[in-house]
Amino acid sequence: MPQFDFFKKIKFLKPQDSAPSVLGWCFFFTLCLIFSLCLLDYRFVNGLHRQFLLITWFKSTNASSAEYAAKVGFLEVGGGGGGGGGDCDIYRGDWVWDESYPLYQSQDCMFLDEGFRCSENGRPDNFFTKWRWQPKDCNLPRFDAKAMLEKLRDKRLVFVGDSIGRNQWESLLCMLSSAVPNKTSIYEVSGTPITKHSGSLVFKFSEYNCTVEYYRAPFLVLQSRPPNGAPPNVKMTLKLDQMDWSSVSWNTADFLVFNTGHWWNYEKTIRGGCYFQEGTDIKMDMTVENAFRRSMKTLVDWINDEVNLSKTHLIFRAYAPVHFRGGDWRSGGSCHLETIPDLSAPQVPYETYIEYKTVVDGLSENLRNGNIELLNVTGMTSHRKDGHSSLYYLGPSIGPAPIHRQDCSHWCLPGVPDSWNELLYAVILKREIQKRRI
Ligand SMILES: *[C@@H]1O[C@H](CO)[C@@H](O)[C@H](O)[C@H]1NC(C)=O
Ligand SMILES: *[C@@H]1O[C@H](CO)[C@@H](O)[C@H](O)[C@H]1NC(C)=O
Ligand SMILES: *[C@@H]1O[C@H](CO)[C@@H](O)[C@H](O)[C@H]1NC(C)=O
Ligand SMILES: *[C@@H]1O[C@H](CO)[C@@H](O)[C@H](O)[C@H]1NC(C)=O
Ligand SMILES: CC(=O)N[C@H]1CO[C@H](CO)[C@@H](O)[C@@H]1O
Repeated sequence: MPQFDFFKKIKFLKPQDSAPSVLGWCFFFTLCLIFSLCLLDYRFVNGLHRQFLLITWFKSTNASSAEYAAKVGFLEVGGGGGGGGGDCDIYRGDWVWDESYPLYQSQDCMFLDEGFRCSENGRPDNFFTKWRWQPKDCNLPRFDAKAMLEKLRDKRLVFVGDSIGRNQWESLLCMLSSAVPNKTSIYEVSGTPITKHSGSLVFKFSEYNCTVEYYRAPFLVLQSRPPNGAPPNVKMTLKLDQMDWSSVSWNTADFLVFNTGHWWNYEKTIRGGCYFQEGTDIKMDMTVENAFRRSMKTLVDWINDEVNLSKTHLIFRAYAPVHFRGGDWRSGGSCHLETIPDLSAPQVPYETYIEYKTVVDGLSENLRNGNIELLNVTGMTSHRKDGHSSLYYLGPSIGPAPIHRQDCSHWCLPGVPDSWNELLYAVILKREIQKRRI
């Protein structure tokens, strides 16, 4: 690569929106060093992998604009999104650097938990905000907040699931509110502030008479007190044959976006005294995996019995991989100092993510017949080890968390969940087009 090209790229690398900090400059310096080392001698550097990453990165960076122009739009004729033929799989593609991103700044969005405001909490680089998801065979429609709000006029869009679902919901609030000049026209209907409130929150965009809602139901099925006479170590049960009590509030939504997975593990269930229940029986020996499967059947039955599919567009957002290296969140697992996606890594096999597989297996019939649409983000998200809150989830007054308390499951905003919402936008538009053609 010619010298001046290299310097052009380097300009890019400077975090322009955040104040330069020691870490940022260290990273910048390391990049320069690695790059000059590989210009001198390939074999000199041990971190061949790292080099490869950078080179892939530069290439894809440059290729993106020309390739973009050559691709058909997802919603256009031949794009696969309902506009007459085509079979573009929008979940197959690459992350490409795009200077026009992010779609909003966290400082401008009042609908964000402190925990997601990484830049404001001291994260030195802003690289993680600059990646756009580029499908291999088509282009996604550019997110248009006004157009989406028009689609939502007089309607309800509901997210149900765990805090990663909340992560995505807040991202969408920011994306949508960027098109509304009068921010006081957007409010929580019961006046609850967004900060760390854990139940449900309903935000109304009054100029569009629409609500964008979040219900916390990390298992989707009902968690409650154990029945009388339960063994003393049973502190709670998950009623695998009943949906969460809040389901009566969302079965009539116009758009319903589910997610689950992060709580279906031993740590968050049996270890804490939460066992599984069917009917009046507590299943002391049931594994978490079997319980998870059983809950999917409950979801399917509930859809058949309680949801009007000609009204409600059902979407299941697939599992979002975590990126703890060398431990989990309690034992020093780490993603701190990850600043570049794993662009070169092969796709992680799906079977690795039991959370993905359980949902896709459990819903297979409904995915086939189109009653539920899978927002298939697992693969694309597996590359984004750089996008997590890591140490920057505590708020500006506290500053970075201790190094052994990293958050490698939630996502900084703006960031990765914005891309899920761009996909959500695309599938909502697709459905509109298909409806019009029938
Ligand atoms: C607002 O939307 C709701 C549906 O969510 C609808 O029932 C109601 O009639 C709408 N109000 C107005 C003023 O259009
Ligand atoms: C902004 O919205 C609020 C609430 O809907 C309304 O009371 C106020 O008049 C609006 N302000 C402007 C400048 O339109
Ligand atoms: C289902 O929704 C459609 C479209 O909104 C409506 O026309 C129909 O009456 C609904 N069916 C039932 C059983 O409520
Ligand atoms: C989800 O996408 C991956 C590629 O990223 C693909 O292998 C898998 O088959 C897709 N799953 C479904 C159910 O479409
Ligand atoms: C160095 C290099 O390959 N530059 C190319 C980057 O992409 C543009 C088109 O978008 C080409 O014109 C450049 O030659």
